[in-house]
Amino acid sequence: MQDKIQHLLKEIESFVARNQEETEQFRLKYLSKKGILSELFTDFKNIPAEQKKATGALLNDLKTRVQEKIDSFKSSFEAVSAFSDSSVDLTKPADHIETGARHPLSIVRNQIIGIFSRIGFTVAEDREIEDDWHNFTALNFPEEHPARDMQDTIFIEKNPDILLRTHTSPVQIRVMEKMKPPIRKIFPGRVFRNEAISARAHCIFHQVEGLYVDKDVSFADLKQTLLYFAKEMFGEKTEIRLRPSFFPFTEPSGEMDVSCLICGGKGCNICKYTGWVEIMGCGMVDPSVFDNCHIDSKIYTGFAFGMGIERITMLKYQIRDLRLFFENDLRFLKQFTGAY
Ligand code: 2NL
Repeated sequence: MQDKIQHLLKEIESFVARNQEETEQFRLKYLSKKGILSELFTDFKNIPAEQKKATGALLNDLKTRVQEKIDSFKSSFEAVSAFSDSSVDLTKPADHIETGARHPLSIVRNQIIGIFSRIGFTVAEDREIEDDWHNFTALNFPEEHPARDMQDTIFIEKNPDILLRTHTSPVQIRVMEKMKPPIRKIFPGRVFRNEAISARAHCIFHQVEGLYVDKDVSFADLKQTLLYFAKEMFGEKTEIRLRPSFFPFTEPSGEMDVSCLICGGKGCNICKYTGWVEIMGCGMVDPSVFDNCHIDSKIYTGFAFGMGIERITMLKYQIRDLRLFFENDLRFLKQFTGAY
């Protein structure tokens, strides 16, 4: 009986059905009431007890193979018949799939990350809902600073203060609380201010801040790093200029202008005929910020800077209304399919 089953196994293996009918004939031959398997199971009852185990296993194997063979032919013929169904028109053109594009703010953010990563800056990100300490107090904001007012900041809760971060600086505080210098990082992210929406302002916008802390970091390092950034971002001919400014968390502080990328400094309406456009704020980290993060301000110095991604993008692509970034109008977004 075992020989007979082995022989049948070989026969099944080489069997090929050409259509559904041949598959059905194959099924009847093996699995019907009077079929080969039913006959074998009847014979099985009469074989000597010591052969039962091995023969039984072979017999079950045969049954499984037959079923597998039928299933595989059945599914392939069903697939073919679905396509040959006259209701499916195979000559019809396929549905058009529109190619997407990166959002212009993502394009520029990735470009900024790329430029700084080439000089050793890595990216850090953190939460958008912050506490008073990380958003204000650790950054040296005095108790009565206007940014701490409901007019300027979106609070989730007052006392204890939980708020939507107004800048990405709290990420820097969290990094400095955890990490020892040297620190060389940039901080891209979404920030929130309680602003009336207009062509120039929005309650949600995007920032990239940067921080470099080590022994002997000087204002010259800040200036050269930002000059490198300006040239990479706006072209080799770009010049920079630094004007004194004020932030609670840097001392000294500055605003950086780049020579107008539209008129090259001659004067146009983008630079309001000054030849310069402001692109970011910067400065040397105030020693009290280091003290708040348990970094020894007698040993370490550092510089920091911050820029709005919307502003850089508007300058780069000559976009005149900031609201376009948030409206998801395809007529606007489709203009960036060519950018990477
Ligand atoms: C701006 C100005 C700036 C910083 C951000 C910073 C962060 C820490 C310590 C010191 Cl933790 N500074 N960030 C410094 C100077 C300017 O941003 O106008 N951004 C749009």
